[in-house]
Amino acid sequence: MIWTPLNNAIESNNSFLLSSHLSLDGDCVGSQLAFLWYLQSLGKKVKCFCVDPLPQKFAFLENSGLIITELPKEKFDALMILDCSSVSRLGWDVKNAGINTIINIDHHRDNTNFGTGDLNFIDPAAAAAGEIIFSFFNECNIEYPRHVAESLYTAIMTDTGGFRFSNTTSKVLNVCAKLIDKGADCAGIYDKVYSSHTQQALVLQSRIWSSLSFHLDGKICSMDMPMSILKETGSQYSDSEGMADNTITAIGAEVGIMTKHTPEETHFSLRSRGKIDVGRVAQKIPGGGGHSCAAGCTIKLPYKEAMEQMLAILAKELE
Ligand SMILES: [Mn+2]
Repeated sequence: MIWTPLNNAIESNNSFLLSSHLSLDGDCVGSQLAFLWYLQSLGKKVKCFCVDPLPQKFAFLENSGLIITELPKEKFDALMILDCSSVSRLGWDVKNAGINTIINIDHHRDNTNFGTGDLNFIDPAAAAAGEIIFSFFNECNIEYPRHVAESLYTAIMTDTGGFRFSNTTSKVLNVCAKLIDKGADCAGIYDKVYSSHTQQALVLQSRIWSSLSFHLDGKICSMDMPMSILKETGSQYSDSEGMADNTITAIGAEVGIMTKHTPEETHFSLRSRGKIDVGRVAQKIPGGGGHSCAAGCTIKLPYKEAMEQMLAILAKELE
């Protein structure tokens, strides 16, 4: 990657607003915190803004409390969008920020290159936006402290599903080895992200498990979460994160479906074992997209009708 345009943009601007996609994940959080640290270390004014709140499991990351959920009133010179394939995935209207310079750093292959001029730093081969940031720091000889290594490690660990997905390349593991050398506590981070649930979260997950069903000769496995059970169980939306990955653990299942629905619309998280490109499946629905093994879309129909539509699409894919 040629970093000159990024370095120039950083040098020529004094204030930065950082943002990332809706229902933020470990990569969104870790990538923002890494750049928050870097830009602040250069004396820049920086704020991080995301529509959805920080999932509690990432609260251990240094400065995670600085990610705010309300668009700051002040003006910024540049908007840096990390780990986000299109401006529509931000969940807020960039026009509201009145910023002319947009820096786009991402690894989604369906990224729309919404950055200004040459400010698109897209590497679909990277497992996480955090891996791209690691390369930036590494190739530009930027030294960073332990807490930044932990942010980047968290970004890569979560986007590889805890180093289980096929995007876990030898390069990814080499990058993570270097982050551990910089002080990232791999067992501690794993414990905080994957093994620290509230009681309410576990009750919610048990309710989601009980919705388990199989379709199309067991080639599809699905779980469902009506949004109303969050209130019933006293849990948070982010407590359901990661449940989608369980839908692809059944022997014989090619595609896993995790739905979250209101009476009006149904959101699909799709997972694939590799044979079916669920990114392409999600793209058949307006606004949908993602990676070949993990993607998402929303059908503006109640659960039953939306599922019928999705199963019809998948039945064709499986032919
Ligand atoms: Mn990502």
